Amino acid sequence: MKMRLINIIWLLACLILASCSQKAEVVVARPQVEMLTNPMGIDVTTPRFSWVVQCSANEVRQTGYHILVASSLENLNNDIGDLWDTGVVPSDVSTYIPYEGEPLQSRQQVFWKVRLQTNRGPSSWCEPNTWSMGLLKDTDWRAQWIGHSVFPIDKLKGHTVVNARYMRKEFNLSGKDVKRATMYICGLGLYEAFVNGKRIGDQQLAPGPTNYNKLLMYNTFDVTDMLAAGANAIGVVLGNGRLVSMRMPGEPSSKDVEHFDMPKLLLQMEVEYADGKMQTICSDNSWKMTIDGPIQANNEFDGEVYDARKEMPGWSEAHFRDDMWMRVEIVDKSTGKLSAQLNRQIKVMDRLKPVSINQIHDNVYVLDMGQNMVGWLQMKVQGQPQDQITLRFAELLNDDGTLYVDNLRFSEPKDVVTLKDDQPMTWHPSFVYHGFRYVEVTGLRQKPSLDDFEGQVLYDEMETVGSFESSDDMLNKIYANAYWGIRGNYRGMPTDCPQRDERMGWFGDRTTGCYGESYVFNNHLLYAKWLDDIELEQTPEGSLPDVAPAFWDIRSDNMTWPGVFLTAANMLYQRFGDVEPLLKHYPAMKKWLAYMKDRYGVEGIITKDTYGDWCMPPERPELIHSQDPSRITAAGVMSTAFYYDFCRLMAQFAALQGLDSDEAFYQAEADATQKAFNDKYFHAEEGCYDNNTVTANILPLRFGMVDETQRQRVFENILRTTINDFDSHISTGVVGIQQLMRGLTDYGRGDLALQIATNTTYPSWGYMVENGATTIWELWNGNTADPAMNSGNHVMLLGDLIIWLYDYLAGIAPEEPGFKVVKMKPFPVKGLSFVNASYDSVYGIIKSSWKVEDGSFNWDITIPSNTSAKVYVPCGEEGLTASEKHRIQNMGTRYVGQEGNYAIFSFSSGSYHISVPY
Ligand code: RAM
Repeated sequence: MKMRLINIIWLLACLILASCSQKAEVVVARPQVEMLTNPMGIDVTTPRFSWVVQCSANEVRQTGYHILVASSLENLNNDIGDLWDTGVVPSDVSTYIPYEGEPLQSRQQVFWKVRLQTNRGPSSWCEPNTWSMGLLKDTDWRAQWIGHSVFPIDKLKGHTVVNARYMRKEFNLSGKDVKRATMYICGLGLYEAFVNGKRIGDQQLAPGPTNYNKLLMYNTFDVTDMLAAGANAIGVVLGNGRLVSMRMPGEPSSKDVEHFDMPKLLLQMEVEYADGKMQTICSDNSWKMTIDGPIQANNEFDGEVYDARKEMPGWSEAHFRDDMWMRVEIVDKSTGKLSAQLNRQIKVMDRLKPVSINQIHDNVYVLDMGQNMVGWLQMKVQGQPQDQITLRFAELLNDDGTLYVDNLRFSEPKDVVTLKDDQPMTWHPSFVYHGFRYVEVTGLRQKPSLDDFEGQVLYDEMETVGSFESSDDMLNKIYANAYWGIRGNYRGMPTDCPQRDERMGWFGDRTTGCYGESYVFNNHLLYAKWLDDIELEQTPEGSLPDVAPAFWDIRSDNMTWPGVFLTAANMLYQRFGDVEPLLKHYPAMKKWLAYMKDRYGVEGIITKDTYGDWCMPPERPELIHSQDPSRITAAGVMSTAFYYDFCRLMAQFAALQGLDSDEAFYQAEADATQKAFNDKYFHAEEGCYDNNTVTANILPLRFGMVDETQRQRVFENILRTTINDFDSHISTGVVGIQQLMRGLTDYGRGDLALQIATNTTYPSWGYMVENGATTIWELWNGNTADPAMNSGNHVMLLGDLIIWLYDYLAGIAPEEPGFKVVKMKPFPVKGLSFVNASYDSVYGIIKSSWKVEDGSFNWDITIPSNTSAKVYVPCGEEGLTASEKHRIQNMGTRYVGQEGNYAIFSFSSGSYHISVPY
């Protein structure tokens, strides 16, 4: 009997142990090099490794890692790190670990894996990963740039019209047993490449847009499986992208766009055989080309013209008769530096079916996609030879159901397809994209069905990393609109809008918005690339433009717009823990600030500003900008406050690098600026700044420029103006809105912030929703203002709204860069009964879901492995009772102290449920 009991106990113990160890299994998730999903042809010689520690147990810390990097899969599988074997490194670092092994060579394929040590035991090796190196030296390129000078048919005036260039090359494989075939390609403006009739990759609108005089990005593909024994062919189609200007002088149109060159190609395919022999196929003067293919025109502002009668079946396959094709010309190589594209490619990221089709005339139908989207329309059509189907795009409809195109300015988004026969055809354009909700379809012989169409949503391949939901439907709807707006404006650069004759990487739209966007999308690599674009446009004197890449050369020398150069770098550091961009661009930031101070600093005030508090709600519905001086915030207020904030940021950046004298300099500069600013703009009697606009008050308040004794007075002025003069509505434009939601909440008026966020009357985001918006408008009065500047899809008016949702309402913020320590400080504002949010950080998923019910605040949180959190539990000023405190401490947490209405605890990783009286 005793024996049996011992056996049972033993069995139970084994079961418990087994389930514990099973539960605590440590897994290496998302092993990545340079945060790329498919790192092919990268040209950084010290790539960085990152991974996520995953474990279902609580309190998990990485205590060490062991990385193996090998020159072959075989070596790696035998645990031989012939390129780099770190041994077990005692460390909790799991992001951006720089490679320090044998020097990496051009073209090299590299294999790696990692295993971890944790306080919960070791992980096993992760699955083998691979990356390949690009062409590191100029001399690695044997290919020549090919293209053709301007053809008589090319129209390089006003609305440019240039046929796509089709290029081809046949070749025979010189050996047997292909081990690896790699294609390096830079096809400008845009390319689609084929091997033996098959398209390479699923990227669209590649490569990313750059200032082609300074930077050219190539892409790398593994094409091993696409080759055939004997004869093979490569075909490449080139579109204009931004290489050929969309608008040149010569016709009435909006601002001219930079024209770089005619389409051209650099391609090198390297075939490595099992016996070690190499064969290289290069773009050179043996290639043939034609402009008489189906894509007869492609202009991002105007759309694509496709003539199916000109299709050339088999043109990218071997044995195609190309006698009628001409030889390419060897063309000048650009002055731009050739680099591997490290930001992710644009892809079809989502698909939508239209929600309705409305016939407005004979053979004229209007589709409603149900959503203002960015991408293109794929259609299935059938008709008779020569039939012409025309698609026109718009964000809105007129009352009679026709397209409203006034706000597109000189952009004429239209795709035209000519059918070749009576067979069904499925088509979408290749080298253009549109911002639209409605599509007018003409030229069909019969009424189409919804199934004939698909809206393909295009943007940079990036994960949706955030989710937010609250008890307020309007807030949720606004969030959904923001989601569509943000992703619709990622096009290898963050653009201002996707539909009219602009679509530029405007700086000021993102100064603060970039932080909010990073909660929704993993925009790390996109912003890192954009910072490079920005620095490339700096003049030798230090001036930064307003738009990068500078397809428009606009330099208005403001603080507010180019300031994104600092804030986006800081965003990458704070949100993704990546300090590299900040370090890389620091000298250029310094130069810019010095330039601005030298030119525009007068007695401590920075005087220059062009845009003002752009797009503040005007006093009359038809106005774009307010003309009422009492609403307009002075230039010096904004520039000087921003300059102060940037000096403070620079002092932090300097401290990070141990640059003591820089740190002291920027701190002194900030102090002097603060004094000059307060001397000039602060009115002691009223307790406000300058003309007492919300923007004039909120900037110094949020930036910490206001004397402690005056803060409450300044805040009360913000309240007074907001409540009395604007009936608890927004009164700011793009600049003030960057601080408003957080400013109100910081000073205890989260309820007013919520009201502002959920208002449905003018001006508000809810007003946009009530008036049919499915994205965010450029103007608060977007439904009544002059169409000259009235896009339906701009993100700049989001200000700090998204930051407020995650950081404040949900309580998901970085306490330490990259969320290594998470700050979880929710604001359960009156009017909301629950918030559910999650954010997939570089350490894994953070969750915060709270609900106020039956007198309790019930909160579920998840803190990723290998991080910890400072958790602010809401309670009254009197704090939690001893037993409530104990209950939380018993979950393995440490009580840190009381701060205002919060009891603060330090939590280790894991999932927890907290319930306190509320
Ligand atoms: C507009 C752009 C952009 C804004 C500038 C100042 O034309 O659309 O959003 O930043 O002007």
